[in-house]
Amino acid sequence: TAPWFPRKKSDMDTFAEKVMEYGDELDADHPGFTDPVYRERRAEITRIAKTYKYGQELPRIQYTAQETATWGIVYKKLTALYKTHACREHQYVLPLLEHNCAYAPDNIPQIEDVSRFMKESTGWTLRPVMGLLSSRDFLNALAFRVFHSTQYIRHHSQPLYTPEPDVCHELLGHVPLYADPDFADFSQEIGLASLGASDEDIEKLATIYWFTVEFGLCRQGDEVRAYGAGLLSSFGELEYCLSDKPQKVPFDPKLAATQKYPITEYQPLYFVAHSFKEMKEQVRDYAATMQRPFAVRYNALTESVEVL
Ligand code: H2B
Ligand code: FE
Repeated sequence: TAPWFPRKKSDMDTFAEKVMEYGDELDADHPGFTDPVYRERRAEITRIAKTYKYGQELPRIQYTAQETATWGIVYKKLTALYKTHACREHQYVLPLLEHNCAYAPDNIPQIEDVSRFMKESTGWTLRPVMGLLSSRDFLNALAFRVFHSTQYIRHHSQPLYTPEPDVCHELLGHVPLYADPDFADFSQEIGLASLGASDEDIEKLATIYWFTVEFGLCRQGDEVRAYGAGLLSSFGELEYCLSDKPQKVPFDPKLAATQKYPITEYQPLYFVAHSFKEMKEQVRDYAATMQRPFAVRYNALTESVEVL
């Protein structure tokens, strides 16, 4: 029988009990490992996410001056690069976020405000997350147009480095793309394909996710630009990925699904998409080749999944 999967948005409330790694468990090589103030702050933000239930207002965090200063450094560095390195969809949305959600160098936006903006743009929403979810849970949420977002920020000692997703990665990397209708549809396709999928297929979809949503490049006229959040939130890799050092090949979900990749260094290989619209079709066709004894359909009116 197929693995359990959420049928409606409130079913995702159960994910909090099965996070794989809590947001306050830092590895010994984490920049904040020996900082007790930072660790207590991480624990506090983890506790806030723990009690969140579907339908509630997303928790507002009162960020400290030090946290806001870290955000400011990242914000200024990255936005200076976006003009020449980010895809046009990202460039179009960022000013809207500045206008509607108080994105600014001296303010860390609140995910409640951001989620409302996304909902109006494409129907996507955010959910706070306590830590690392399994690939299955994380991808399943995409079927409901739900993106799990962290709320803590990286350690102030290394503003341009983080070993894990943080609020800079989510808000500057992921969020702008989720306001684009074609990217929104594309991402949901990965989610729908993941519902009740076998462990092997989850692994393949997670790898496609890696090479697109996190590290994807796209062709834009004569140029290649970045749309992956891992690139748009990393000053170093954003410059590197468009240089002639890495290899670039046209996006093909069948190839991307089994491509090996490093997680702690810059990517040696990127997939270049033609357009988000075409990517959506490609992933839908690829998903149709996966074996699943049922079909699923998302009902946008009830915000639930129908099993056919
Ligand atoms: N969990 C959380 N909280 N954030 C992520 O970005 C994330 C995750 N990414 N779990 C997932 C895994 C990703 O690496 C793929 C789908 O495995
Ligand atoms: Fe991410």
